[in-house]
Amino acid sequence: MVRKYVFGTPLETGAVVSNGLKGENGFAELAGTEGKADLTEMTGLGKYFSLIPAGEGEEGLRFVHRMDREDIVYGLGENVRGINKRGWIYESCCSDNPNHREDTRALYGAHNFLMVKGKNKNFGIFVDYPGKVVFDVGYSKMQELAITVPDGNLYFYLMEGETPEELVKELRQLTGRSYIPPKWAFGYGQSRWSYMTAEEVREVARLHRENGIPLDSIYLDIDYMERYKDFTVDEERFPDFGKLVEEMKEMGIHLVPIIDAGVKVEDGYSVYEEGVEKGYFCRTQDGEFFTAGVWPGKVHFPDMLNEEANRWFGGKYKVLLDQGIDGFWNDMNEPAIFYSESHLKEVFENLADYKDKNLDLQSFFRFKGMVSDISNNEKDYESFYHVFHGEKIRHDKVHNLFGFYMTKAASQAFEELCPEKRVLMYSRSSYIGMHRYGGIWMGDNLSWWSHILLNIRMLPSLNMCGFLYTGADLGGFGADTTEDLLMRWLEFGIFTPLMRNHSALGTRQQEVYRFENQEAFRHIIELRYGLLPYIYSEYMKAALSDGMYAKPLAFAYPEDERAKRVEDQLLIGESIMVAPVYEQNATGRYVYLPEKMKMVRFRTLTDREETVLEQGDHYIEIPLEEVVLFIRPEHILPLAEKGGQSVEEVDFENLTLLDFTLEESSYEYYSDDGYGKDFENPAHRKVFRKKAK
Ligand code: MIG
Repeated sequence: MVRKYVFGTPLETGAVVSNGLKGENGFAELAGTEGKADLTEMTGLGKYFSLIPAGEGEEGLRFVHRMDREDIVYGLGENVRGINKRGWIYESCCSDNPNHREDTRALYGAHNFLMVKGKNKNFGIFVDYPGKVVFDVGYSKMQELAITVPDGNLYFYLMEGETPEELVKELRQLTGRSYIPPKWAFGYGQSRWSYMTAEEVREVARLHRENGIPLDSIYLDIDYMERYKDFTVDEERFPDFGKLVEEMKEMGIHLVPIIDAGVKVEDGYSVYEEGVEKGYFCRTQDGEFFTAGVWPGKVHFPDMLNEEANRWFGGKYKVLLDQGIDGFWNDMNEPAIFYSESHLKEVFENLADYKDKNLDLQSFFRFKGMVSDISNNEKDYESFYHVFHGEKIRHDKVHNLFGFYMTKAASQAFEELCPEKRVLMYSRSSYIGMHRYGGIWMGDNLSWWSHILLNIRMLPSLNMCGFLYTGADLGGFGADTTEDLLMRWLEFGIFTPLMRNHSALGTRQQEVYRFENQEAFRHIIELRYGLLPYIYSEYMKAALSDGMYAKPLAFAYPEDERAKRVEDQLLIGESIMVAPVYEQNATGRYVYLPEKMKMVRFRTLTDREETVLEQGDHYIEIPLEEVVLFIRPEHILPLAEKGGQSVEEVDFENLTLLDFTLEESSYEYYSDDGYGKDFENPAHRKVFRKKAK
C-alpha cells in the first residue's frame, strides 16, 4: 500500500510514473496544506511520523520518527557507511565529491528513499523533493530519524508492506522499471582518464587479446574530444574515428565515450552556437547565459530541465551513434562547477584587498578559504535558472534533477533514433526515477581497501532505490592501486552488473596486464564470463520483476538475528552468497552461513572444489588468486564452462549446472539475445531442475 501526501504545491519532478494505482493495495492520494498535524493524524502518517516546522519561522518541514533500538534503516542509495544507515546524517545534494570518507554527507546521487525495518513495523518513505533534503538517521539523537525538507512543497510517499522487498517493489511500481543495458555491457570494461590517442586504445585492446584477458569495452574519457567539446572527436589524435569504432567492434570491443554536462563557449562550435541562438542554456537572474568554468574552460549548461532544450541536447548523441558508438557515460552532471565567471571575478577583486598586507591569522584563513571555496560553491547554484514546465525556477530548488534530465535526454533520443536497440548509458549524478533511463557508476572512489567494503555496501542500497546497473571504479579511481588491491576488488567486481576498471589521471596505471600475476587476473575475469549466464539471468529477472539483484542477507533470513547484522556478505541473485575479502594481506576471512550451504572454490573457472558447510561461522581460507562463493540449498548456479574473450563468444545455452540439492532444486533461467527489447517473451524463460539421487 502506497500513500501519497501532498504538501503545498510541489513540483512534478518526473520521478513518479505510475499514478494509476488505486484502492486497497494501491494508492491513496491525500492532499492538504492546511492543518498539517491533522492531516497526519487522519491519514496514517501520524502512526510513524510527527511533523513539525523545520525551524523557527521557517516554511520547511521536519518528519520525525522515534526508532526502536533494534530497528534497521535501509536505503538512501549512493551514500557512505553501512547497509544499515543508522548512526549518521546524510544530505541529498548531488555533489562532485571525490572524498568518499566516513563523514561524507553527500555524494553524486539524491536517493530519497529509506525503509525502517522494525520489530513490529516495516515502512518505507520516498521524499519527492528535488532540492536539498537532510536525513538524520540517529545522528543528532541515536533513537531518532529526522527528515528535513527546507521547503513546504513536496510529495511524501509512505509505503507499508510485510517485508523490505515488498517496499522496494512498491517504490519501483511508482517510479518505473529499471534500465536494461545491452548484454555486452555485462562484460569487462577497461577505462582510464584518459587513453589519449587511437594508438593507445588499440594497444589496450591488443594487450588484452594477446594475453587472453576477456574484454568487451574500452572507455574514452574527456581527451578523445576536441578541446573537451561535447559531441566532437579530436581528429588529430583520433583520425577516422568511425573506422576505429568499427575495427574495435571486429575485435569484440565497444568504445564508450564520456559526455560532460557543460557546453564549451567557443565561436564556431555548432552545439554552442545553436544553444545560444535557441536560448537553450541556463540563465542568470539578469537573463545572461550563466558561465561556469569546467574542463573545456568556459561553459554554459544546457537547460536539461527544459523540455525543448532537453530534446535538443539528446539529439546530439546522434553524432556519435552515427559513427557506430553504442554506449555512453554522462559525467559532471551534478553539475560540477570548478568556478563561475562571476564568483571568480569577485574573488579576484577581494584578493586585491589582501595584497601587500601583513596577514593576521584570521585574515589569512579568510583569504585561503576564499580561493578554496570557489568550486561547487552553493552561491553559484543559487545564481542560475531553469525554465521547468514553463516556469522560471532557481537552480538550487531543483538541483538534484540535473543529471536525471541529462540522462533522460539521452535515453529518449536513443528511443527515437534506434528504438529496436539497447544502448549502454550510465550517469554519475542521479535522482530517484533516473533508473528508468540508465545506470550509474559510483563515482570517484580511491584505491583504498575500505572502498571495496564501501562498494559492497552501496550495491544493495542502490538496488533498493531502483539502480540495478551499477558498479564502482574497480581498483580505485584516485590514488595508486596495488596488485593485490586490484585483484581482491575484481574478485568482488565480477559480481557487480557494471564491471569496469577505471583510474584517474596521474595515478598508477592499472590495466591488469601491467602486473606480475597476469594469469591470476585472467582467471578471475574468465570466471566473470563463466558466470555471465547467471549474472545476466538474475539481472533480467530482477529488472523485470521490480526486484533486487544484490541483497543484504537480512532480506532472505529475516528471522536470523545474526544475518540481519551482516554488512560484508551479500546475496547475488537467488542462488548464491558472496563474502569478499577486503583487507590487505588477509589470506581468508570469517564467513557467516545463515543455513547449510555449498561452498564452491574457484581456482579457475574449471578448476573448482565443492564443500558442504553447516550453518554457523566458518573461517575460510581464500588465497589471493581464488574466488569463493556459496550456493544456497535447493538452488542452482548455471555456469558457462567455456567462457570467451567477449560476451559474444560466451555460450549461454550449453551450461553446467552447479547445485546444492538436498531434495529438489530448480532454477528459472532467463536468456535472450541481449540486444532487442522483447523482454516479456516467455520463450526467454526456462526452468532447470535437479533431484537428489
Ligand atoms: O573532474 O573526465 O568521475 O570518472 O575520469 C574529473 C575525467 C572529471 C570525473 C569522473 C571520472 C573521470 C573524470 N571526471
